[in-house]
Amino acid sequence: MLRYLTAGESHGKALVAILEGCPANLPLSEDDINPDLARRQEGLGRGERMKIEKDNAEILSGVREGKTIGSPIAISLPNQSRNFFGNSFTKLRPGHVDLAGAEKYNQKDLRNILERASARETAMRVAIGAIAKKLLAAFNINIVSRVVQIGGEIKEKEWKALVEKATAEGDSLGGIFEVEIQGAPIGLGSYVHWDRRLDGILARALMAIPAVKAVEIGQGFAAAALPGSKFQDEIFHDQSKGFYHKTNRAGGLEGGVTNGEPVVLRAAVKPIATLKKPLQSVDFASKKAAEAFVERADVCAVFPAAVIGEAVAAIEIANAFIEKFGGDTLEDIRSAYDSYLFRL
Ligand code: EPS
Repeated sequence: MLRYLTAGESHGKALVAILEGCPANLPLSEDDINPDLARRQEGLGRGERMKIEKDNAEILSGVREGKTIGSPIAISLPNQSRNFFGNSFTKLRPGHVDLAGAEKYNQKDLRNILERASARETAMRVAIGAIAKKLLAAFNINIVSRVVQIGGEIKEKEWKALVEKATAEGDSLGGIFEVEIQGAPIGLGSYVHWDRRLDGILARALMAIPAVKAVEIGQGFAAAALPGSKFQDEIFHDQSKGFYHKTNRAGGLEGGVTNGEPVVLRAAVKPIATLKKPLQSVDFASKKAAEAFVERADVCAVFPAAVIGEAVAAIEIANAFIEKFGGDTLEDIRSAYDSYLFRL
C-alpha cells in the first residue's frame, strides 16, 4: 500500500513528506519530481509569491544509486518565503478556514490557521504524485490534465483578459479542470466493498485539493438528465482490441472498477478566498465588524489545481495498481501484470 504524510507551513522552513510503500528498483531522482513542481507554479492568475519560490525537491532517503530500495522515501522542499513568525492577524477572511480553524484549535492568532491551511502544502502532493506517475509510466499508464473553464462559460482566448480584470479589481476567479488517466488496465479498484470503489477513492482525492467544491466522473452531473439508453456505453469486441466501448460517458469507471477506457475526472475550483478588495467580516478578537485581512495571494489557482489533480489521481491509481499486482519490487509487479494481460 502507498501512503504518505506531509508537514510544513506556508512560510516555515520547509515542506517535508514521507512516502511509504513505493516498490523497490524504480529508477528515481529529483529530475522526475522537479518538472511537475515547476508546472504547478505556472499558469494564469498566479501571484507574486511564485516569483520568490523556485520549488526544487530534495530526496533524503529511500533511493540509492538512482533506484528506490523499498524503504520510505523522504522529501524536503525548502521555502524561500519564511516570515512564519510575527504577522499576526485577527480579521477573519470569508471563504478561508480562519474562523472554524481558530475555534477548533483554540487559537487567537489566525496566522496559526493560515499557515498550514495554505495551498502551499499541495507542492508536496505534487512531489509524491510525480513518484506515482513514474511508477505508472513504467506500465504505460499516463496522466494528463487540462483547464476546461475559467470564470464561467467563456472562450479560452478570453481567459487572460478576465484574469487581468479580476486582478485589477482586487477580485478572484475559479474554474474547472479535467484529469485523464490513459492506459489504466481493466480491473483496478473493486465493487465488492464501498471503501474499495476507485470512483469514491479518486473523488475524495480530488475533493481534498484546496478550493475544490465539486467532482465529476465522466459525464457526471449531466448523466442525471439522460435516459439510460443515451448514457450507458455499449460494449463491443474486436480480435485485436479485445473488449471496448465506443463511448466513454462513464469516464472509465463502472461499479468503482476501471473498465479499460480512459478515466476522466473533472473538478470545480471555487474563486480564491483572499481578495485584495476585502469583503465584510468580523474581527475575531474584538467581535466587531471589520474588513477581512488582506494578504498577498493568487487571483486564480485553476492551472496549479490541474497539476495537483494529476498528482493525487496518480497516487490513487498507483495504489490500486499495487493492490492488484503486488508492491515489493518493480520486477514482481511486472510479472504479475504481464500474466494478467496474458489471461485477458
Ligand atoms: C496561498 C497564498 C499565497 C500562494 C500560496 C497559497 O502565498 P503567499 O500568502 O505567500 O503569497 O502563493 O501558494 C503557494 C505558496 C504555493 O506554492 O502554491 C494560500 O493562502 O493558500
